[in-house]
Amino acid sequence: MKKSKYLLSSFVLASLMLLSCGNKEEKASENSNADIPVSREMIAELTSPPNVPTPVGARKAKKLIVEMEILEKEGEMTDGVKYMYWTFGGTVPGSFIRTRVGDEVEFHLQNHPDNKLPHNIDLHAVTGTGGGAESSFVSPGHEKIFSFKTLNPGLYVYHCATAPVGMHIANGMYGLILVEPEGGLPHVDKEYYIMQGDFYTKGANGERGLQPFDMQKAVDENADYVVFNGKVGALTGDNALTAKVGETVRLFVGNGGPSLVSSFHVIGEIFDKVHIEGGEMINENVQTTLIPAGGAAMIEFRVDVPGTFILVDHSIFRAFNKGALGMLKVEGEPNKTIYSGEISEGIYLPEGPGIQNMPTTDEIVASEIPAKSFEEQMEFGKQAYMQTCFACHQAEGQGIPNAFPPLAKSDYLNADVDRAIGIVLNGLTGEITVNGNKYNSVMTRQMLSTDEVANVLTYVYNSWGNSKKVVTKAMVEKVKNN
Ligand code: HEC
Ligand SMILES: [Cu+2]
Repeated sequence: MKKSKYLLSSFVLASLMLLSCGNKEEKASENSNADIPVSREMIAELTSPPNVPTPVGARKAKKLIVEMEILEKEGEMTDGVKYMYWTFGGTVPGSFIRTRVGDEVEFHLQNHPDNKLPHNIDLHAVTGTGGGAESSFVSPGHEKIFSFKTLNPGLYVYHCATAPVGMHIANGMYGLILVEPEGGLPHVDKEYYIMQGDFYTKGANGERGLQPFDMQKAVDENADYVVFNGKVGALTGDNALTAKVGETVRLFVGNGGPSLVSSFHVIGEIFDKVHIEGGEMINENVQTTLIPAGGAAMIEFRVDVPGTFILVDHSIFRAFNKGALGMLKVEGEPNKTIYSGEISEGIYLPEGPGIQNMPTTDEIVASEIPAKSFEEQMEFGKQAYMQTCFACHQAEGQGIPNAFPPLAKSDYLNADVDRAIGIVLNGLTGEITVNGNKYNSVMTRQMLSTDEVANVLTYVYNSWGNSKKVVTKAMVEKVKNN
């Protein structure tokens, strides 16, 4: 009975395909998981790393409410070094979200009123423009709600995608969302959540105090810290992951980047199974698995012998000098057949920054040809504007309410040229009033040459109803040397 029905439907399908080529293409791209019905509503359990929520098991697809709050908060990168983290849910990486295929996720993204900046979220598990980013742009004190259906099982990264995107990610705005297949993933005894990230600070590795983000080092991909779970030592000593001999362990490992690729390895353990790139394909007996920036992997192994197993990025200076080192402590009876070496502790300890000599690249490369006329200044200035300022101040200089002040007809801009030059050279924080509206946010220092600053400001002053001033290289140099 079932078989004849199947034959009949394939016959109908085949004839439809023959009838229309256009129809055939539509059929090929359809995802049947879009038709999974949802029963009832459920609030998603969110967890902080290294913990993960309860497995979905056999539960049916549901309307799943995710409540996620963005918090900008100071934390400790390593002993004596503070950092202003931007977080999803108060931790780096952000709260773990666990769904199953066919869930209808209703995502509530809240931006805490004490935060300084607008944010949004791009979830790689979303099928839709921007992965949700376009629907979730939210100012401090506000909430945005959007919804999506999980079509593809796998382990996915989510991250903030607000300009400057690299900076938001570099400050810790990433996490993982798991979409389990129908019936759930196979049972294991222990599951943990780990995410690698690279950090860029004004001071060198280990330099004390509150360290601001360094845009130039980030652009150069010259990381001061490469860490698991947001800080040096998040998974060592008392914070180590644990398991007992004989248990099976599943690691959900992601890489937030923003830039570096992770060569994830556990010293003294072989991965029995790796869901490559977080997808369906399983590789077996793996020593080191590559986790791209903005990617993830599911790693499974059974622990057979006791000891402390060290988790590293096998780009090994990162592990011993920049922080990418964690521990899995396994307790239980030794098994002499599998391993019987002399056990001595303290082989693999972080070496710290002592032997590092990090190049500091403070000079800005000025390779371009200087503008020879007003027209050229306008042309080059527009190019620089579209590359650098556009993301925040927008195409027509109109800005974004409550977040980025306008440059079009800006009384603040037009009142003082030297001040405007200073802002582009050095950045700006603290409360200002532009055209009667208050802004209290951060404009990072823009990495432009003296010529570029002159051109971009000439372009801004001669656009959108501003005061038509011309800014020369000499004027910029004067402000720079004051
Ligand atoms: C990362 C987003 C961002 C980028 C990129 C950016 N700005 Fe800003 N800008 C801001 C913010 C935020 C403020 C307000 C800072 C405050 O509240 O103290 C601001 C303020 C200003 C102001 C003073 C206020 C006004 O509206 O007149 C000027 C002038 C300005 N920016 C020019 C520029 C120029 C020119 C560029 C490109 C070279 C640029 N900005 C790039 C975010 C940005
Ligand atoms: Cu953000």
